[in-house]
Amino acid sequence: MTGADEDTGQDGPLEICIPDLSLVVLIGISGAGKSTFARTHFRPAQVLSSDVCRALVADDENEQAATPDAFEVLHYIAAKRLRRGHLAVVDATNVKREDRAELVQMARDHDVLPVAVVLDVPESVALERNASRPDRDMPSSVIRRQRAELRRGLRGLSREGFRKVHVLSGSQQIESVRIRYEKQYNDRREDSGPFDVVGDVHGCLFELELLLTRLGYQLRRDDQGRAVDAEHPQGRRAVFVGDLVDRGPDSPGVLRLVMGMVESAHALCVPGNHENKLVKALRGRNVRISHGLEFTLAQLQAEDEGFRKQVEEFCYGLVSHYVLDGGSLVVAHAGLKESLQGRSSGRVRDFALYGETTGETDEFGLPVRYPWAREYRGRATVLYGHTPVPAPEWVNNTLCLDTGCVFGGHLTALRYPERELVSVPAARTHYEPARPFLPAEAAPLQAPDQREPELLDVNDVLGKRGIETRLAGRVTVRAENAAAAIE
Ligand SMILES: [Mn+2]
Repeated sequence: MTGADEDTGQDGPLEICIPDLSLVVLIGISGAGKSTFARTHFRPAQVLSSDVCRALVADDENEQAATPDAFEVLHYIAAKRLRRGHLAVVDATNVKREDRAELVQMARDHDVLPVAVVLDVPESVALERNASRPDRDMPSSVIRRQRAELRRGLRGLSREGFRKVHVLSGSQQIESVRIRYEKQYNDRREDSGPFDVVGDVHGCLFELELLLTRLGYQLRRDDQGRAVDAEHPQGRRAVFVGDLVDRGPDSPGVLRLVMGMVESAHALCVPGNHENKLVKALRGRNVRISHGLEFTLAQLQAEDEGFRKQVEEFCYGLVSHYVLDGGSLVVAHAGLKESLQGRSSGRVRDFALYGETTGETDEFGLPVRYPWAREYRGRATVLYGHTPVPAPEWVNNTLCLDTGCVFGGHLTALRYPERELVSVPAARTHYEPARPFLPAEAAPLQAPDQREPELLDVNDVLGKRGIETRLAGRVTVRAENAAAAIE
């Protein structure tokens, strides 16, 4: 990876950025000052030290024979923290490439960013420090070997998968460094709306203007009469679930309006798979020009180069999903299961844009999508689009807002937190769907994510449960009492 941020060691104080949910891997030889650094900058519970783990399993933090067991404990706890959404700092030498590889893999497994912080001190400093520690008897040959390994690995840390690499050189810089926590781009928990979340638009500008007007927005037009912004008098904001473009009659018009709204902070927008493909096409990458992309590219030909560049930058810069309203609302194009919400990885982006597919194709040659919503038990309401449905239907606190406007259905929005649906009918069928989605009169089609009502997830009633009740507040049901509920 060449995209990682890299600080090269310079003299003087330095501020380093650490994502607030990440796996921080300290790298430094014995005596480099890792534990002091960890103690200075992180809370005790965040730091997992190999020395402490050795003491935990062997009563002696210098018992080298206990190292495998100690690391098993360290990895176990680090993984638990990451799974629960807490930062973890690994305080171990980590000078060996294979040790780091395990940690990078752990970060990926939990969809958090791995960050390397290298504490690089001269051998003499490390030797001196080790000599002054009566409990430690570290031969100088070991220190020398560690330092050689560290130097060898230094240049390749980004390639190993670390998304940020901070190299601190010398005690002075290590002691003067300051840490700044960085929120993830998808973290907008402080933003509680109110929102109007809009389903897949697919170039249906006429219907979008109508829907926004019905929602109470006032459109602003440029001197050519084109809608360039829309503002709600009560300060509500639109949130677009993505797939603004393709198939429909005016994708540039939709982009112009939505880009204007995002620019003026009247809207948020997450990317759909169609924006993702459009970026690739605009960058001259080899993509199949199909599924309505041919229309968008033709329509964009009538625009000037500057507008095309703006479109490319806008679509490229879209963040895979947003976590809003204190964590109560998640918006992602194809939805997002709970374990991926608020996380950052290729897997998160893939799920948010494409959903999970089973690898099979249906009788219309389209990929069969895995019905994640049926198994969703998360606390956050998830609003999404991607799969056209005849009418929105709540499935386990998730709602698909793609009502197939471009296919002659409706363009739909959900008012949040009110949970009121507002929709406008398509002016006409703009594009024939490959798979019919509107209910035929003879044989009504099922919505793809519709929950089979007879299916009961046994985990919903087994074990100790907390239940919100209207009269008694939160009530805990003990496991042995819950068992009776499934009889
Ligand atoms: Mn779509």
